[in-house]
Amino acid sequence: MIRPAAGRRHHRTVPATVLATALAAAFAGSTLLLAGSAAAATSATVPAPAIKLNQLGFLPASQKLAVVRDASATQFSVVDAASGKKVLDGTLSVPAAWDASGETVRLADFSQLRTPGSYRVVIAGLPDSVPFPVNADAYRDLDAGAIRAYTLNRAGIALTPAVAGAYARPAGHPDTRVEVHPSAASSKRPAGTIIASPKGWYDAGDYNKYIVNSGISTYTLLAAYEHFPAWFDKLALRLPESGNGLPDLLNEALWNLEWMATMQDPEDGGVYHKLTNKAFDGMVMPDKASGQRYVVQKNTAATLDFAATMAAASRILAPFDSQQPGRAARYLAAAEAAWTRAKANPRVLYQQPADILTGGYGDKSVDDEFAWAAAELLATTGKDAYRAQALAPGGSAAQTEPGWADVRMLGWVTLAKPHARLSAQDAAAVRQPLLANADKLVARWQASPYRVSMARKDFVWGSNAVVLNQAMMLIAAYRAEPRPAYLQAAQSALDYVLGRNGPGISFVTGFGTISPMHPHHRPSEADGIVAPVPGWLVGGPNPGQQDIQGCRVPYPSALPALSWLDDVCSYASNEVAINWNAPLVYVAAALQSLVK
Ligand SMILES: [Ca+2]
Ligand SMILES: [Ca+2]
Repeated sequence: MIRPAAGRRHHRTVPATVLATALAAAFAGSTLLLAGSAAAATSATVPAPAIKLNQLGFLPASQKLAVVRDASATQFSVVDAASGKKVLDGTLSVPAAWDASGETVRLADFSQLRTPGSYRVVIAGLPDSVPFPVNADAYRDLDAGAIRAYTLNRAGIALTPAVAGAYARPAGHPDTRVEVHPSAASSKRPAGTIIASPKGWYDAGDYNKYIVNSGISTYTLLAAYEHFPAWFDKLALRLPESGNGLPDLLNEALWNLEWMATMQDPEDGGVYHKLTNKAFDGMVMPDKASGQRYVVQKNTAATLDFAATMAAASRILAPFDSQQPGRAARYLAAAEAAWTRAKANPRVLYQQPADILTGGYGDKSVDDEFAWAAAELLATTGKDAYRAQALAPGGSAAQTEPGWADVRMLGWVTLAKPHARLSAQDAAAVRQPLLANADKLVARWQASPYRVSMARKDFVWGSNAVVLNQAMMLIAAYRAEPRPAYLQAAQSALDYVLGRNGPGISFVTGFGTISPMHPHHRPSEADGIVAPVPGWLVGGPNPGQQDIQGCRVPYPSALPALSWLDDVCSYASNEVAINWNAPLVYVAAALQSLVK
């Protein structure tokens, strides 16, 4: 059972070509094993380090923790990585058992270490930690890389060496001749009508484009800019558009917004659910995938996610009207047309047509989509008409972070702090649930042997994004009420995905000492380059193991925090996705901006 808010989709069909490749690989592997050789080593087969910490290091003022496999030692030291000279001694915490990983661990707290440099944690009887920096720009390259992952996943554009380096590639999926699927037909756009719907990002490891998932992803990037503009104004990304007078993060968001804008039926304001092939492409480069593409079924959730994202985009792009004349006004008009359509058709739920086999992103509850869209429209326009739905209480007490199917808390992120058209009273209305949620996360973080805000139930499909979305909610609370624990717990979430986790790996491709080599990502698999496309957060540990039938390599463990497989077969633990990278972009920027 995949929890909808965190799970990526319905159970995915594995294309026959992938199965054939996997079978061939398995056959070759078994021959090797018979010959007495070890199976091809993946990161998953490497034992977890004894001392686990954020492999990208720390900002000078941040809280600095390492998790240590329990041993007899009760003391630790931090040494200069080059000279071995001791710079700090400390006492380990008492041991505690983490049921998610089956480990008993102690914590090393070396937060006093503030001098920039490169260090190791050293404990008698254990291998030293990997070297890690303390640096005022510790997460700059990570943040830039996480945004550039979107650039490298753009549809409809050739990536030149100047932009993409070794990952340059021809354009794929121009999407200039897309068919209206029978499920999406309207009187002026009957089935078979050809429309142009170019640009956008490939959603994940596949080459389709989904409005529901684009909504939360694009919003999160826009919110990162809205909340931390000084950071992004200085973050140059080598995009095709760099130097056009717009911050590069907004340039990247625009690539997807321009696609999203084409997904609205001009006849009625409704928004198509997705632009897709009938079935997933094989493991080929984008330009080698050439099947007919369709827009599929307008529905309420897609229409409201579109309304929310376009309203936010309008607000955040408004100061750039001289560079993008009229765009903010067009996006607001599109958002309001979508809102009107959804109000008139409030429960049209997505149902996957029988001939469409790609990601579902179906959602049975749209109360949260109404709340989020109203919140963005309120923040952008200040109109009373949106206030009641924007500020309506609701949601489940068990939910501590947003996900693609449960977007109510994205409205809280926007409403957390008063701004241009948002009064202090409006912001105060979400303060209680926002802080209560953060306090719950802090309590879990404080009680966790790993100092991580995740509950055992959070180890689901996309668990790495669950913890980063929790961090985004902690940061939203911190922006409303700057309690240090909110920021420390958010730091711990970033530490978790960058190494202080069960396998002891940095879950971001190309970043950290040990990181995934075989993400479920078509370009990474098909490009002939050993290193995967960099900057992607993989889904992470997921004991659901929904892909196990297509994987000829076993998961190393069934334990929640260790159920991760660095193999291309593993779409349930090692895929990448635009909605998972977005909170990574947000959280890295927030910590760079807020930790002083
Ligand atoms: Ca929903
Ligand atoms: Ca590759």
